Amino acid sequence: MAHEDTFVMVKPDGVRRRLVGEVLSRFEAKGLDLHRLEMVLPDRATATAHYAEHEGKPFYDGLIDFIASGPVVVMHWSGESAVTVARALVGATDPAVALPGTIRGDFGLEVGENIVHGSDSPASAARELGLWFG
Ligand code: ABT
Ligand code: MG
Repeated sequence: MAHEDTFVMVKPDGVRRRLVGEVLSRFEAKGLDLHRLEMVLPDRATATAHYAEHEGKPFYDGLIDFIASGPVVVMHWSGESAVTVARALVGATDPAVALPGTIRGDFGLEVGENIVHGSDSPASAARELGLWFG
């Protein structure tokens, strides 16, 4: 058990669907601490850096187009096991199979538009917090 920092982003579909408050309230209710929050229109350099691990995969170009398609809300949260806890609140990558009670399970249906991102490890969190918050 360890205190961790993590990076969370409401993706363009989540913003368009007015789910920012829903996402925020779930993280707050869980007991994590919010440190920074900002709405930004991602440029392509930031989008490609964020998803660099997926470069070359068949869904990569569409993924970059999607992330840069409108404003996102980026957040820095912390707390006990915050990386794992945030991923649990977000749910499985494919919203069609994400469990009810998770954000993706309750609000999504398409893997290409899955509402919210959470860092997948403390190392990813440090990289992504640096990328989006400088
Ligand atoms: P992210 O939080 O966006 O990183 O998603 P997660 O970590 O749950 O899953 P990964 B594998 O990192 O997916 C990244 C984005 O790519 C989309 N995707 C993924 C597809 O469209 N098709 C696929 O076959 C896979 C594996 C889902 C994620 N983003 N969106 N939107
Ligand atoms: Mg991921």
